[in-house]
Amino acid sequence: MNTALTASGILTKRENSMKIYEASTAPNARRVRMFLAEKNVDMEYVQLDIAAGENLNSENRAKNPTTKIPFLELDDGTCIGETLAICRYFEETVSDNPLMGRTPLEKAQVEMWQRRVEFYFMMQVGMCFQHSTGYFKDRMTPVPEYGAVAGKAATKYLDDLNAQLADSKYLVGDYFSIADINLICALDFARVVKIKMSDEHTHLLRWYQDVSARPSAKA
Ligand SMILES: N[C@@H](CCC(=O)N[C@@H](CS)C(=O)NCC(=O)O)C(=O)O
Repeated sequence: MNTALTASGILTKRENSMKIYEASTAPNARRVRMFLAEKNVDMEYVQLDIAAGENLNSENRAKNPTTKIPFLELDDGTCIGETLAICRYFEETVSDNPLMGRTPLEKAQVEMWQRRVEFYFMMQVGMCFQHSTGYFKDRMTPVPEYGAVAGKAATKYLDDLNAQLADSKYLVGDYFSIADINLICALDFARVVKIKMSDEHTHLLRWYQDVSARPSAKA
């Protein structure tokens, strides 16, 4: 079904709908799909072959100068890049199931954990992937030593995440949020570079089982 949002956040059927350009295996793309699944937003997804560099062509570069996916194209042609900015757009336009906090305190806590997961875990996993596999060597210079350092930093941060989840159902208390979405997408992708939870991460493992069972995790 083609749908679009009205200013009040009501989903309506439209001839031309907004689209998200993405790649089904990319972790940032999954963050957005999972976020929209939690909010029951139906979306048209356009697949770009990032290994072949389709995201780098002039048409896509004109829409999104960073060339990174995912990016959102609205009905009027406006494009929004950056995973978090896309999620913010839907958080503001679709009132159902807020995922970025409901009170000033919760919003700050969600942002704190979202940023920690992004900077101290997901980014390190990404650098480990890019620098140790050479997957994007046609567009960057891999430095394997840097990849190894980043991988170690990501693995070490699993201990901090485990500690946070010792007394907390989700990263922010009992409130399932975008921070949890970010973490599960990063953790699943981390397996590609063999970064995994250990048996000692009992709280993180419990959290992982719980979040993996959500229907949105299949997005
Ligand atoms: N800061 C961006 C990062 C996006 C990003 O790194 N996307 C990766 C896929 S997960 C990508 O586009 N890789 C293709 C490339 O680097 O050419 C965001 O949050 O959306």
